[in-house]
Amino acid sequence: MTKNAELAAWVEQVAALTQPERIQWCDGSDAENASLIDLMLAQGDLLRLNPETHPNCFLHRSDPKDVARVEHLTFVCTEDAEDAGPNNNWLAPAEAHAKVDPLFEGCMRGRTMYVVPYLMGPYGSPYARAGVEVTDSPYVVANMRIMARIGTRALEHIEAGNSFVRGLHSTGDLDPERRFIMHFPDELLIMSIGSGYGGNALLGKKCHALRIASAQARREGWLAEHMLILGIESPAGETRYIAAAFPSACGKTNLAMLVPPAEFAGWKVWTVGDDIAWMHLAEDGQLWAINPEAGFFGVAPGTSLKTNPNCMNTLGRNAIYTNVAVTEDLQPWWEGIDGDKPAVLIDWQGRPHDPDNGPAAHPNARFTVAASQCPSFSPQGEAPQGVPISAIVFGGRRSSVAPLVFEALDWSHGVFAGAAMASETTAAATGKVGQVRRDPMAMKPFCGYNFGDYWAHWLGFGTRSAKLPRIFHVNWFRKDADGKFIWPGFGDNMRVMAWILARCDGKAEAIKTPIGFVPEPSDLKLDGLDLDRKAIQDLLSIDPQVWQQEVDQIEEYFASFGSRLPQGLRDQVARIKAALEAQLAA
Ligand code: OXD
Ligand code: MN
Repeated sequence: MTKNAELAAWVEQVAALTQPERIQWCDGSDAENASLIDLMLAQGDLLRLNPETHPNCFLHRSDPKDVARVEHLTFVCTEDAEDAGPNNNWLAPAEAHAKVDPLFEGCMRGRTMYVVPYLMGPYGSPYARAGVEVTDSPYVVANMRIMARIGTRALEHIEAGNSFVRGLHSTGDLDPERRFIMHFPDELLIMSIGSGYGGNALLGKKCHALRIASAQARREGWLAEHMLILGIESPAGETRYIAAAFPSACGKTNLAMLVPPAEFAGWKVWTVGDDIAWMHLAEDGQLWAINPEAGFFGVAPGTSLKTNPNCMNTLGRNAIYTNVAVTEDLQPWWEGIDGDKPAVLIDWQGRPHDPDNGPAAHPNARFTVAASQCPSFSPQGEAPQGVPISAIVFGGRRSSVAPLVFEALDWSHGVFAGAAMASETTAAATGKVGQVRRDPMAMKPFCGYNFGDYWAHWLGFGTRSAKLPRIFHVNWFRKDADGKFIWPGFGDNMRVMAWILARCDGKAEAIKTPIGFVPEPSDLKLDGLDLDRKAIQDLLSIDPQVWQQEVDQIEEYFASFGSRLPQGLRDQVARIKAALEAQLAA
């Protein structure tokens, strides 16, 4: 229960609508968690994994039709369709309520309704924001407990008079026909029904910390972004921070936990966050970032001691796995994990694994685990003021076109580079995998308002401070003529990050091209890397003709934002076109 009248009234109203058998206010305690786990074990919602190898770890197998975010069923509900923009599915709030409210009628009959107060951001941070998720899923409560700061202290924050986002969630009957994820930015309300999957159901994450928060951030002058935050400590002991946006399942968790290669002796990477950054311009003119989350909800397939040792060393205890396969002795298993594939496996749907049924683990199988367990978790990971950002990095998954790295010429050009991002789709959302689509700032699925206004908001920072981070664009995913990735990625991405930081210090060379500053092979520290000169030249090459086509496509995409497209981006298109023409004429 609560002293906050607004919250008490809302919970009462929701209970009248959904008619749960009982209401449980969650305090976030260990005892409460233990009883939820016991309940889910008894109900078969969780399976205890091998306690010797994976203490306090559990497997959840979701409904097979509920395994990813559902972008086509996700709506931003503003009075004016233009405010949601062509980047969102839109419904007028009244229409959205008419569609979704009846689905909640009596949906919790016979179930417990959990009331979960939560805080996004470290306790005591001036940038932290509260929410309350009401859900009928104990799996959601157990995951929220890892991903956010839930319970008594969050409730106290609300009772101290701070505003909160209301999130109503029910798994409903899991029928994809009756599944909706609705956002009402003006009401600070989220309504999600018919899915138990992370991004659809853990409402603090994408729904609150990105869609609702991005709209608040615009109004209030800050940024809520789909970005990891990492710190890089030099051998001299100085740590600089980078925020980097990549679309879902494109390696944010791996980059956030990077282990530098042997050639970078004495360097260390610190993880602040792997998915979301809230960034504020502070009085010192710098952009400071907090990670609003407290845990990682990462993609398991492809994670191994080779690709991400820090992650593997985070995952072995106190973790919830979703839709991974298991070995005979109940250890979690997925494609790309270390070791040989065991002869006997139970697949993600609980069947004996048969390769004819597809991979043993779902390609979007996930782990949920506390950030504080990560060996590289930054000592500043809970700092109330966050960390100062020296560089912002945008990156897509492009098998061609985009070079390994370039630096934007200035802030406005950097905003263009982010806005022009494109990436091949992944299994993190339902729909076709591998299709190139525009994914500006990796926010296509997450920006809670019109991208035209969002880019104007970003451009506006250019006049607010002279100490903004430099902006870069990377592409780890370029392929050769045989379709193989050219760049080794993972730990070797440190070579690119080191160039980025050296550029920030004015200590690294680059050549100026129409699309930005690009290093020459000799500007990157490549010793110890098994990559021939031709490959590295290919990686850094910019084909002006290919880029002319790219800029035409970007221009066409921008045009879909009509009068909301800021002039600053039109100017960038014109400048790059002219520069490419001049280069081709030379
Ligand atoms: C995520 C996503 O879960 O981006 O972080 O899909
Ligand atoms: Mn994400």
